[in-house]
Amino acid sequence: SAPRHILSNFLSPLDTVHTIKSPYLITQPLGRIMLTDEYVKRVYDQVVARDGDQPEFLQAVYEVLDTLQPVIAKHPEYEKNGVLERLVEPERVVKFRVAWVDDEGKVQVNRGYRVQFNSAIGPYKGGLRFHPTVNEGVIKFLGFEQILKNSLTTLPMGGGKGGSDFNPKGKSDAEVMRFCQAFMTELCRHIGQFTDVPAGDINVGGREIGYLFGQYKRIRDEYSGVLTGKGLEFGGSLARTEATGYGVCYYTAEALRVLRNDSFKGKTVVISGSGNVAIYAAQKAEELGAKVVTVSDSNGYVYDPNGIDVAVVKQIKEVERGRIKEYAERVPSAEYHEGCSGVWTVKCDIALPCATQNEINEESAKALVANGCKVVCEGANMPSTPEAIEVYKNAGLLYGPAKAANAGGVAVSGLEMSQNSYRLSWTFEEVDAKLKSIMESIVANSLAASKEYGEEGDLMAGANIAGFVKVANAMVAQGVL
Ligand code: NDP
Ligand code: 2IT
Repeated sequence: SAPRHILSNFLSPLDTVHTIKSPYLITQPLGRIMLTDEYVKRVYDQVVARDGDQPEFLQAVYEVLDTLQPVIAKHPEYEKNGVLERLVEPERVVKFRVAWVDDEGKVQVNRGYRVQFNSAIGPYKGGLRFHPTVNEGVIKFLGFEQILKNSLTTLPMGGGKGGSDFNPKGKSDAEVMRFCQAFMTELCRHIGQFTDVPAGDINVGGREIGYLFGQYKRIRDEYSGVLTGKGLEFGGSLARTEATGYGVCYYTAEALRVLRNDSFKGKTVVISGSGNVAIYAAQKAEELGAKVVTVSDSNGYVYDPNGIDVAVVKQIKEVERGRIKEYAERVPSAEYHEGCSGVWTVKCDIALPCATQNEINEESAKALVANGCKVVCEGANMPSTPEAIEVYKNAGLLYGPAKAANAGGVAVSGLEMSQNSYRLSWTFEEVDAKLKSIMESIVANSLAASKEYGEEGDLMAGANIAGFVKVANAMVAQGVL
């Protein structure tokens, strides 16, 4: 017969998820408050019971619920209307087979996802990620974050996210095209300019959006703004490419100004990643007077004490689709180090994680603090583990959470939708000015919310609360759906 502990896993599913699959119950207290509110606890336990096998989703939900407790306490109407139970459950999850033929003539099968999480304040909106680590839990964490992020942008967009476990690394253009066409052949029946508007995320950039748009247009026979991040020739917005990275810096600059009476001038900045977000964060940080000394990829990082030459990074990553190691082969002042987490051991004033989730753990956070880092603003989605965030808080760092700091990308996606509806296009300067003012208002609205709920100066609590209240009020007003 089976050993008792294995048998008991089957007999007691709730115990199983609590003790084996949910680190966020055992490692309480995490976050500043802990789950003390009965309603919030009940909702979280239900999420654990249902989605205990989705650690990234649990992590994202826990962090938000934790900081929402003062709001829930003050507004009984949210419990009365079941707002939290509904917020943590996607309106729809679509999961589908994507079959395509590679260059050798072999049939390949991937999984596609679209999570349509919440449409209270607008059509679902959020990116598509193509990466071997993609699964339902990862897409759900991203979709959940997107609800509050999109709310923070001040624009009318709901939350969604999608993607596939397809790995575009080493694939030819023709293979990427065939994959995108196969993916859109199914996805096209679920999206639309008034329903759900996808965009890019990891490994989904201009090339992929072009192929996806073409296939949507062909199948639906409709020329509409169904995707954002499109090419400039077919409805794309100027400054969308730059938007997330620039936005991270506008947000950081504004938070530094308001909370520290300081700026990027003369600061040393460590950036992880070398993709879309990292490149334009580096470019803007340098424009604002900082010296960026690192970029990385999943294999390792480069350290350039003279300041990263963004033009070289662009050539390697955007033009050649190469590895960041090549930077050190081209720039004599730079060194390459294997292992991407080493980037957090580099001395800096400001860290901008721009690669992926949970890239900064407790140990890396401690290394940052020990080396004098005073600011962490997140370009990537959920790059810091809960333990890392605790380290930032205890050390009094200025911490700008992802859903606020990286909202510039989706904000300009929203502006792309507006331009598509108007059938006109704004200049780079107009879009960039709107982006900057949106990022500044995110800082202001987060700080106002943090103050209103007794967490003055806490940009994380403020972002969660400000993003939530608008969505929650819309959900109450629209009835139980
Ligand atoms: P890209 O695909 O352009 O670049 C991703 C970068 O991160 C690459 O350098 C990649 O290295 C690195 N990376 C990816 N996965 C890992 C991993 N598991 N470990 C270490 N490094 C990794 O993506 P983006 O720049 O668009 O996205 C980066 C982050 O920003 C993501 O978290 C995304 O969700 C977030 N984001 C993106 C927005 C956008 O508009 N694009 C908007 C808001 C947030 P490698 O090549 O080795 O994989
Ligand atoms: O995480 C994000 O906000 C994005 N990947 C951008 C989403 C969008 O719709 O532009």
